Amino acid sequence: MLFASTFDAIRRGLSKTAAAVGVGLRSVLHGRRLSDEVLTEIEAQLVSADVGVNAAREIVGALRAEFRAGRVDRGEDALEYLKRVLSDRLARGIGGSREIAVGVGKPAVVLVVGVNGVGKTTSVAKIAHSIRKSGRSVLLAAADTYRAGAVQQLGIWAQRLGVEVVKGSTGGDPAAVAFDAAQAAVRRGVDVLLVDTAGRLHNEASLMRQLTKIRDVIARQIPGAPHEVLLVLDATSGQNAIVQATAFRQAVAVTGLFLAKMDGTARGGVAVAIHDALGIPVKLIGVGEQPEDVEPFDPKRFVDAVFAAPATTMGA
Ligand SMILES: Nc1nc2c(ncn2[C@@H]2O[C@H](COP(=O)(O)OP(=O)(O)OP(=O)(O)O)[C@@H](O)[C@H]2O)c(=O)[nH]1
Ligand SMILES: [Mg+2]
Repeated sequence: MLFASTFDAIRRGLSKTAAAVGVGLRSVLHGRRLSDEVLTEIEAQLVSADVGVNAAREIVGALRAEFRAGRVDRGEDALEYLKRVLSDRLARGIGGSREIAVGVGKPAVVLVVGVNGVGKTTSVAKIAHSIRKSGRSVLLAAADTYRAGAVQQLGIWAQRLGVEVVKGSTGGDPAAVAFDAAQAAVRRGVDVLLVDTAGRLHNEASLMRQLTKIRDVIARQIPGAPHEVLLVLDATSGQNAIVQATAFRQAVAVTGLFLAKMDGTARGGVAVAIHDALGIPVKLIGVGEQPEDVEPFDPKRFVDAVFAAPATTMGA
């Protein structure tokens, strides 16, 4: 297992969403029987959790049918039904595996892309940390030559994690950094090359073309690379994440999503909306600012964590 995880850590990371969604739905349903009024309240809760208006309507529509057919009646049963439906929904229709492609190819190349400030560099550090822990070697490429301080930021992470980084100069050509890094990765025989890129707005055509160029440069150096194109989305940005993803997937074939800052939102239901809209697998979630704060995305565990009873703080 590349990303070791414990249910407790996932639960802590999702505690804001759990406090809003899990607690909200439980208070709607606890000790009650289903009725049109209760069904409307459930739908409102799902919408405010950001699962998306259509998904909320569909899910509640299906629950209503179960209710009318006499198969679900008690609030507690409705809660179990919702959990099952949500995790089934998150599990279906993803093209490709949930595993991040680091075991394929040597070096395996992971290109990390996304809008400004979503958490790309931190996510690169988290992935590097997990790969190092699994005993594999990592090389980082600081292909963010755009923002002053970006190269240094990645350099600090590299030092902290004990990994090497190939740097360019600020204002230089990021594709040239990607070229150098790919060559270095092959020459040194590293297992995984992680390429950090500059944040770019999804509607800036020239910057999106630059990303395509970076991808192509890597592809020419290493057959089959990049093996993973990971789009980092900020979970706190809600439905806007879907707009971003649509643009990025056109510029570079995005193979997986890293949903960062899950710990910072009470509307973690956005994972459902993103899943429904894109069909690209959410592979990892970010649940904090430290290298350990990354979890593999597992639909059932995700839903279980959201619906888990709030952790009681001892001695508080
Ligand atoms: N709470 C929380 N904060 C995060 C997470 N991931 C990143 N951050 C914070 O988000 C801020 C931006 O992170 P960066 O990794 O620099 O984002 P970036 O996408 O590389 O930014 P640019 O390179 O400027 O586009 C930092 O303060 C990070 O600590 C997360 O999962 N949870
Ligand atoms: Mg960055």
